[in-house]
Amino acid sequence: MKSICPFCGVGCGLELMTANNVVVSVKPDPEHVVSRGHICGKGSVAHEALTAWDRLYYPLKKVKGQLERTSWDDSIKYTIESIKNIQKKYGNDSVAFYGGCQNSLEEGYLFQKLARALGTNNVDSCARVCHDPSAKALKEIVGIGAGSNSATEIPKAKVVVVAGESITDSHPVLIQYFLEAKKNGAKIILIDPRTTRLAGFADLHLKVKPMSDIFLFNAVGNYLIQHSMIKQDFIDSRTEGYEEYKENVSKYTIELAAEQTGLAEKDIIAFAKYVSEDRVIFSWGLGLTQSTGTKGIKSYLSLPLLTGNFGKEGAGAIVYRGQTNVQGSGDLIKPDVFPNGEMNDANSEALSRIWGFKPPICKGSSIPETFYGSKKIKALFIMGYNPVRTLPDRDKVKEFLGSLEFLVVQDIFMTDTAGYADVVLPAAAWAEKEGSVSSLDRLVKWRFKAVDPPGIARPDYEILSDLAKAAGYNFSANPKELFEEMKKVATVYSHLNIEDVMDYTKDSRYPNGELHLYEEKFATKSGKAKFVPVDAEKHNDGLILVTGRTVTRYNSDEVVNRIPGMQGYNLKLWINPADAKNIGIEDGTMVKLKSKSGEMDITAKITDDVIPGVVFTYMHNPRINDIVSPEFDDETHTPKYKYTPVTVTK
Ligand SMILES: Nc1nc2c(c(=O)[nH]1)N[C@H]1C(S)=C(S)[C@@H](COP(=O)(O)OP(=O)(O)OC[C@H]3O[C@@H](n4cnc5c(=O)[nH]c(N)nc54)[C@H](O)[C@@H]3O)O[C@H]1N2
Ligand SMILES: Nc1nc2c(c(=O)[nH]1)N[C@H]1C(S)=C(S)[C@@H](COP(=O)(O)OP(=O)(O)OC[C@H]3O[C@@H](n4cnc5c(=O)[nH]c(N)nc54)[C@H](O)[C@@H]3O)O[C@H]1N2
Ligand code: SF4
Ligand SMILES: [Mo]
Repeated sequence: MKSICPFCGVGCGLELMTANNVVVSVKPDPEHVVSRGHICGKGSVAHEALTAWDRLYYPLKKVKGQLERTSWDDSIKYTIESIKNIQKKYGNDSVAFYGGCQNSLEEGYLFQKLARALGTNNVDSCARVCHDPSAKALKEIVGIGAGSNSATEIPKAKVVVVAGESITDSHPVLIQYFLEAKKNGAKIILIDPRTTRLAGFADLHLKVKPMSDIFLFNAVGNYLIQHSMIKQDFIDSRTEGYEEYKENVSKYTIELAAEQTGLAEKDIIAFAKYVSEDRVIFSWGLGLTQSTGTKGIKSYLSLPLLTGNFGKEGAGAIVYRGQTNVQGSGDLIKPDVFPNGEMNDANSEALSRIWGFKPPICKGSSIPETFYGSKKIKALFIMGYNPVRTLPDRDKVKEFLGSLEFLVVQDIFMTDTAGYADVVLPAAAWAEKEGSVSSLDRLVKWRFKAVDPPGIARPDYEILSDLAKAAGYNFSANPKELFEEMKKVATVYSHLNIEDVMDYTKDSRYPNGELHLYEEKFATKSGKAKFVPVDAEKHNDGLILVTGRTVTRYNSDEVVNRIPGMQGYNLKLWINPADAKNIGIEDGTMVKLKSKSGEMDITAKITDDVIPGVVFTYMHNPRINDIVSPEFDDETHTPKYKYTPVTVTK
């Protein structure tokens, strides 16, 4: 049976072998147009988590402080009654719905529809904590909140810039395209304070100080302008806002950038020369979104506009998005935008013609707004999301969940977050249901059902449809019908044909099947791309904690940690030898890592793989978000997981 890997946004094609209603093995699908017969170590054992002994088998309900087994009828009725009672007492906006990036497009679509049927726009996905800054900046600059080029075009580029992304850890199957690009003579530029394995392939590794990238990008923009290394024709005919941009970057000299980023001036100039080539891919990961945020991406994307690097094969933007369907959930589930566009009366009316009810027109509350400030949310519905592990300052997160009058968690496992729930709804996992997912380069593919869910667990789309029914609405629970309905609502998906989506040999990409967008015009209202001037901020010189991924673990680790042979990994804190000397520690010393949010003990690993001034550890560490502090991007509220001032003592 064909399927798509349930982990990262590459969305590799899998072939599932089944016997006696169990997926017994997984092979890479040779036909899939992006993964081309490759999978990584996680993909190859993904099926083993399906049969973990502690899958959720039946609905649970809290009775006298204890979760007890109950029926579907009771749990659905109890959930909707509780939500309605709370809304009656405190108003419709006292309830919020969060999650959905591990879910299919159809499930994400139903999730936001249910929230809106219950009269609230308080609905958000984990794209918020991840690549929302990318989506926001891309939407404003080029018109669509997704990468412009397929990952398969990487080998066509002369230069590939990778900013704040660890390909070999986070999107390992894409390495095949970097190898091919190298073979074709492409230059690889890495911008990362850490020496990741991609550094071994890189022709230039810019080890920037955390949060200093805007100094680099603005200074390079200025240098390109000053040295006539720009494509004036492209700027004149296809962009707007150039003069304001030029004026703004004029103060960013190479000297200033060198001082603020810690890079050598000659390396910054070398970078400027590379990006002025005529086929450059500008790609990025969380090193931008979770530090300099939306502003950082705006400043980065000015470089392809200056150098005419959009609208061609092997030239444009690639965003290494995270979870299996985070591109899709990010497109559909938003508190301030409807799935059919801006939140206004015309779009609400248009939705009411398809839905039979009119969604409210006031901006809802995002995940961080709710968890770190809102007193008005009294009930929460969480689907496929584990904030007790993955949001900053876990004490605050737990305090907020503890303060709720009602919490529902719909998951495949009893997570740390589910421990706080009044109702736990057991969901079918990826291979136990069907539906489509949108991967990081806009490829939409269908997962087919291979086996039945355990116990009486059910697909999220059936549970959501039943909840809607209990609230008096008739929502389809049929993924194919839902796909067609979603297409009517979300116009970027409208040209997709379900037969192509189900055929792994077909390159079924939204919005119109193109491997690279914007050959003729951009998708903005004016048809032109926008230069958006932004400024860099100086930061203090203390130690900064950066958190990131490793290839064998996945996010909150609820899934991979249940796979036999995959348990346990190295939880050390990477420290540069110069910092280790100052602190007076050796390799293997137990240190205290402390921030304004909390403290923990952790073993030091002394290594040149981080620059001085930076300490690094994996985000999968169950306690690390005790330390990471709640600071957020101004425009999207994405947490700055890559920038926590800390102290390290023996
Ligand atoms: N194995 C594995 N794969 C995954 C995941 C997983 O948990 N495990 N998670 C998935 C998800 S949800 C996501 S979003 C993606 C994320 O994939 P990545 O974007 O690769 O995520 P990270 O490893 O968190 O961070 C990337 C890099 O940013 C660098 N960085 C930190 N601060 C800065 C800075 O200020 N400037 C620059 N230029 N770089 C900086 C870090 O050193 C790190 O190497 O991976 C997906 N794939
Ligand atoms: N310190 C630090 N923290 C971070 C980050 C960082 O870099 N540093 N990165 C952030 C990023 S980019 C992300 S995306 C978040 C990820 O944060 P989360 O989304 O909280 O992490 P996951 O572990 O992916 O949680 C997904 C949940 O979905 C469940 N699940 C899987 N399949 C299904 C399904 O089919 N149906 C249902 N209902 N549930 C399912 C899993 O069991 C799991 O509990 O973490 C963020 N947290
Ligand atoms: S690269 Fe990502 S999608 Fe592909 S097999 Fe590995 S985890 Fe799965
Ligand atoms: Mo993510």
